[in-house]
Amino acid sequence: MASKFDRIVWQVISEADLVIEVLDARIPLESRCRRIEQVVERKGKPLILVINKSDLVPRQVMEEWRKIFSREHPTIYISARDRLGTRRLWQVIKRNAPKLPVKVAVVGYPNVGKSSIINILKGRHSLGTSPIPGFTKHKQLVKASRMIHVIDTPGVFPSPKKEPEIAVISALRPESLDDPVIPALKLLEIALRKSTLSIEETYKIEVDTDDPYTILTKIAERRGLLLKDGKLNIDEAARILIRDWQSGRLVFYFTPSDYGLSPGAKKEISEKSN
Ligand SMILES: Nc1nc2c(ncn2[C@@H]2O[C@H](COP(=O)(O)OP(=O)(O)OP(=O)(O)O)[C@@H](O)[C@H]2O)c(=O)[nH]1
Ligand SMILES: [Mg+2]
Repeated sequence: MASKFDRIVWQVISEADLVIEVLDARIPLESRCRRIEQVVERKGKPLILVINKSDLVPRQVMEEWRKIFSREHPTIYISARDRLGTRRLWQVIKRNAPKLPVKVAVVGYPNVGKSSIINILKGRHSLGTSPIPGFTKHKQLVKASRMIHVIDTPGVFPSPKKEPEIAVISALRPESLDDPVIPALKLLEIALRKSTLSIEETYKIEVDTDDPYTILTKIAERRGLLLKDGKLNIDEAARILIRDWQSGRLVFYFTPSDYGLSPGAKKEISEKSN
């Protein structure tokens, strides 16, 4: 059954002349939402991929991802936070607009920076943004300029069983989770696949184990997170971890070579992504 968010996405894409899908620079492949892309394709609308939060990832890695994604769709990387790539964003929209003025739909998972991107197009802040996923609740039309009208949308919530776990974790609201420990352990597991460094540096702990639960315990100890009965508050450590990933305080990122992809080779990314 289609969720409320799927229905909004369907409606918004039908209305738009051009669609921007926003990806998270740390996990560009996992933050691609095939459900959205299928709708865009079925509706025959041009799709642009905008990789946001590029301030969290080395430029060289961004260039590699851009080359790889560009084989499928026009792709740029930007940092809405640092307002880097604004000109590229204007250009790619204008170049791919089937008509002017153009109505652009900005879609993607929660928390990838959709509202922030629209704010940089507008040149001043007007839309609410938030580190808490699920902030934008309704679609809204914003006039960025005479030529570009943009529709902001609520993030499409991933379906937990079908989509990459990291995308699901990125979309969770740690405040409202009954059990934040399971996704936090998963997040640690994914972080450890890359290296222990990001965990060690962010939490000032020594990671001499590959057991995620032990690491969570160390974070709780280091932060002095205690329950009333004096036991360690593991739930709170888990919430902190998820929140830090979402806010970009905890950074680890994936490169094309992590998936066996290279900007030169012709390997299809569709084989690799969800
Ligand atoms: N580091 C970094 N953080 C960013 C960037 N763009 C947005 N953020 C942060 O990411 C969080 C989410 O940004 P929003 O613009 O609210 O994201 P959204 O996609 O509209 O989120 P929903 O409305 O919840 O779907 C906020 O805390 C922003 O400050 C960026 O380029 N770099
Ligand atoms: Mg938003």
